Amino acid sequence: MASAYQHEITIENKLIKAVKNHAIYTVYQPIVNLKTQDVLYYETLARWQDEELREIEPEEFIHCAEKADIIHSLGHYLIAQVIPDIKASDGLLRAGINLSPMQLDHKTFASDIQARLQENNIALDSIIFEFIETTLIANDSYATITVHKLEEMGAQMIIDDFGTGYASLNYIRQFNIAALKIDKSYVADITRNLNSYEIVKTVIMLGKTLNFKVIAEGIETQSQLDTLRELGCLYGQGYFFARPERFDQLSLGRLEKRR
Ligand code: G
Ligand code: MN
Repeated sequence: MASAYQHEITIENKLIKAVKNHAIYTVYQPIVNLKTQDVLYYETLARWQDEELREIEPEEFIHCAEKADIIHSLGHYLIAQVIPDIKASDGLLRAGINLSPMQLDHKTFASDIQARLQENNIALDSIIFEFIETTLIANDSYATITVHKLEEMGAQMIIDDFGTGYASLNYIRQFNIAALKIDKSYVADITRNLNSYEIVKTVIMLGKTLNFKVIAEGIETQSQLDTLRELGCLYGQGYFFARPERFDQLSLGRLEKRR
């Protein structure tokens, strides 16, 4: 029987091959204004189609890429996929890019990304940097310095999956964060679980007071949307509005209106 260790080695090898063979590609999912339904930006999501033509989501392979220390080349590769799409979009595609704490721990990350954008004539505000809250908590990591460098460059940064790690008011104070994305597990039971409801309500209020945007992830139903609107949540993302799609399938700036 193959051990868990052998299984991981196999995935790592397959992953290295997948990057080489372009079997990993990007899809985009809009973040919408819940009042006007205008698109704020599109989150870039990686998809891997393996040899059995199974679609693998990043939750399954990103941690392998980190373990195998190929997260930097994978990140580089994904940005290389996004750049031509931004260029082709005529200013309509602002792309959110997910960054792992390990990528941000890399000392030249901020200057590398700046150089790549300049080389390609892309404005910094075409990219939105998303990372999870634990990124800002590790003291032994260079990531917090990278985030300060990005801040100085004027980059827009968004905290992803808020509420699943070490939600802390301290880092909201220390860093210039454009938005918090409330994790989809809260949205999933917002209409049934009073605790989720109250937590979401509090985060929305905090956003208003401290002047950051609040984005609700994983909106799937009309009643979730209605509840979020009642609470004054201004932005959301989820299958109710749109599934992640390949660049050439996107109707950029023309999202079908939902009630
Ligand atoms: O961690 P992050 O928020 O970046 O992950 C986004 C993931 O959530 C993607 O894999 C995306 O396909 C998935 N996703 C996006 N919208 C929805 C939704 O409405 N419901 C569920 N269950 N998943 C979603
Ligand atoms: Mn994200």
